[in-house]
Amino acid sequence: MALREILIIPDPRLKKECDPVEEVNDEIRELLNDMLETMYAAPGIGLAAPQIGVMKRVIVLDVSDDKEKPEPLKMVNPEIIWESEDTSVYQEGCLSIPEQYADVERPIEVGVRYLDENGKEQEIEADGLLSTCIQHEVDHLDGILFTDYLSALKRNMILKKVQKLQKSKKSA
Ligand code: K1U
Ligand code: ZN
Repeated sequence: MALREILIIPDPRLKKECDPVEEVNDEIRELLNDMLETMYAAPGIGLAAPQIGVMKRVIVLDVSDDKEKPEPLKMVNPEIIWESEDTSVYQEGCLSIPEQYADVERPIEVGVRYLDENGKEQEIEADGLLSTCIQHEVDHLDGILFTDYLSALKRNMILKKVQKLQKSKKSA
């Protein structure tokens, strides 16, 4: 397993659509394991492959709050197959937009179809934080960031703050 570098906005790879995975093989299993290791180290509760510069439809998640009992989820080619009409607002963060948070409204519940690490098709229903996180990660696969749901003014303010933060980290 290996830690991968997480891309930060405005890296253009974060705005591109990812390609479906054709076969879940050892290369994809290694990618999934590297992504989980990178996500736990960050720390985060989700990570999408384009965030480490791999333009494939692969995500990992773990929204469990007990570090002693991890509940990792590995999803290849995830598809949201239905979503509830009811929505909720959650203050989202993003490992590619460090230290910035904003309220985003999304469907409360979703149904997700994906391939597991053995290439077997799975379907789950998710609500609460898991639902929010799945939607956030699937958005990454389509080049959508949580800031795309905000006004242009807020989005630009966040971009400026992140650029300033990155500049100060480099000179420290
Ligand atoms: O995709 C990402 O950038 C990961 C992101 C996922 C996410 C967070 C909040 C709402 C929706 C999706 C993060 O993990 S940001 C870090 C974070 O939320 C967190 C970190 C440590 C403990 C608990 C949460
Ligand atoms: Zn994110």
